[in-house]
Amino acid sequence: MAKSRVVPAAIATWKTGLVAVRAAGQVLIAGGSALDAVEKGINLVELDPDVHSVGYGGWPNAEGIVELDAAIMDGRTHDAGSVAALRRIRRPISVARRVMEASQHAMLVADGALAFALSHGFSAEDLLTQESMAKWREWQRGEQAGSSTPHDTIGLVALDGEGDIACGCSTSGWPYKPPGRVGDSPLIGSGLYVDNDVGGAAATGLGEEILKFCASFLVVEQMRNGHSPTDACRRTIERILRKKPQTREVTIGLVALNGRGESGAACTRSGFEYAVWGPHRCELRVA
Ligand code: SD4
Repeated sequence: MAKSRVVPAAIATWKTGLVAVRAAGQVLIAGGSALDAVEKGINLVELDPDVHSVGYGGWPNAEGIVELDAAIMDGRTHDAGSVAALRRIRRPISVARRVMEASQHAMLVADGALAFALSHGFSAEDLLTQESMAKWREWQRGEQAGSSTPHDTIGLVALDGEGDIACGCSTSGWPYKPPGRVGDSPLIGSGLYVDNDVGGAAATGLGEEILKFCASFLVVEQMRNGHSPTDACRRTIERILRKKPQTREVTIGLVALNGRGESGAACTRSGFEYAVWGPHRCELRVA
């Protein structure tokens, strides 16, 4: 039986999410799938050298090498694909999608993820820009505190006209991290989670803490229990703060979208910017 049409919607983390939800929205308005919208929206941010936490131009690790984490999840089937510590590939979310659709696995890391990407037609490229290399050199000389750098990891949740929901997350992770460090972003349930019956969520901020709470899973489960996206995000942040009050000093931000197109966000700190798209609006909001 054909499903009735749903009004599409999208939400993404940070100000850079505006570009992403706008691109995702174009896919959705044209009748495209939530999965395509998520991939397209995130690709734009990955390819932008001025976004310093994602893809090309992302923060290098302590050795001056860019290692990327990304994951994508399909709310219809619970299928997911993920890559972590992936070097030299500019569009890790597309590799994650390939892992989901063209492999029997859910997650590939490091050299294995790179070999998989190359064997699926992705080309190996340099991910360091002049700017990110200069910043890394400053950091090496002790002229820059890694923790004071701004965030712009992209987490995006989209609802399409069929009522299907998908989400994705892509990041270069914590600036100057040790090689091999993996945060929340490529971990299903931590950096992202979606279930068509309920909605989806994505996280940004200090991955070491986000992943200990399976934060995106928790947001979706709170929505399943009847909470609005905003309340589900707030309750999850409250849970984290209750157990770890010190996370008030760091940023942990959550965005969520339910199957009715309602969206919300919350953060350990005030001033968390996120982008919301619908057919008649595209705006930056602050939680
Ligand atoms: C991580 N959650 O690797 C990411 C960092 C982030 O904007 O969100 N930066 O821990």
